[in-house]
Amino acid sequence: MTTSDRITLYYSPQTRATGTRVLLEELGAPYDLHVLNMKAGEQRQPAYLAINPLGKVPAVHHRGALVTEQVAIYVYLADLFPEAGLTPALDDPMRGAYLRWIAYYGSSFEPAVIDKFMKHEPAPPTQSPYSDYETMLGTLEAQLSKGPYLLGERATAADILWGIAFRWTMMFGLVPKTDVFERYAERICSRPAFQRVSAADDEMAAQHAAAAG
Ligand SMILES: N[C@@H](CCC(=O)N[C@@H](CS)C(=O)NCC(=O)O)C(=O)O
Repeated sequence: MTTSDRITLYYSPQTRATGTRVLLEELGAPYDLHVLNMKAGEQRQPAYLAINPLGKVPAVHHRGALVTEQVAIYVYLADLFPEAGLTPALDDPMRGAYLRWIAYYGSSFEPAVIDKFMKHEPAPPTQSPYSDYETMLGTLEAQLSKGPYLLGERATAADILWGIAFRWTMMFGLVPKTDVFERYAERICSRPAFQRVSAADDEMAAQHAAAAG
């Protein structure tokens, strides 16, 4: 990679961008953070809305292109660094399952968890993108029970996404703390990359709170 190949991650601590930073660390990728103080509302200022009109992080800028949405970002970054071994190759029989579980996060899990968080009446199963909450979560739990990772013995970028998602959603009481989910989240979050980023996040979040007054 040349200098211009460096990855810029639009970032705020203790958000969905944390997982992307963990993935970059896992991949050994060269990256720079563009930090936004969300406590001061910087993600909603014109400067950032010109980059991502949704005002959301993570967003990644690389080789002149912007990638938003965690699902796209995880696939994109893991494919950039195949030597890290966190992505099945295009001709790997596991590629389909890998893409399935990454997409499941954005298409089924997030809408279900947000409905639950907002106490929204879910749409009927035939209209809802995730059928119903119990079926959506039960399908995941059944897959993870085969463990130790989503694809069995092999850890992939999908596990970085999911392990951290379980940690947060269990913390907020949006996902029940079953043995399967707890052990899985612990397996991912005890890895050195998560530990490093989490410690840096604590520090950055405290600085942001102080700066925002
Ligand atoms: N669909 C987006 C959602 C990202 C998202 O919700 N990010 C939150 C942080 S956890 C955010 O940037 N919120 C700031 C805001 O909306 O003002 C993705 O999957 O990347």
